Amino acid sequence: MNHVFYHSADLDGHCGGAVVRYHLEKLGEPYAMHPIDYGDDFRAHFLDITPKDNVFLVDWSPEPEDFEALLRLLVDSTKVIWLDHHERRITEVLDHLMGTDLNADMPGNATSFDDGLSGC
Ligand SMILES: [Mn+2]
Repeated sequence: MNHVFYHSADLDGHCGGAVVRYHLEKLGEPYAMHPIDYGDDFRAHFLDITPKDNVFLVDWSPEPEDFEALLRLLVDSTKVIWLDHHERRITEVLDHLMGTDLNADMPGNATSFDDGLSGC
């Protein structure tokens, strides 16, 4: 299953979520759409996510501690695809993860940041 979390409070979040949904439909991949905003309880969605699911984060980023919890939940997952143009939050999350053992736990994990790309 692919879980698509998209920022519910603005149009670029809705548009970005729709683009991901479009591609998953074209691929015939199962998906669930999750509108989410800052201040919402992200971990409440963890009951819907199994360790082998894929998660898309579109125009929205969890709190650093919640991002770490997501990565630990998805230790067997193929990928977390994180698409957000808000660099400050990305920097906060990456700084937080540097202080964890997640890189040792997940040697296949890779992170790249490309601020030359944008969505809607
Ligand atoms: Mn936005």
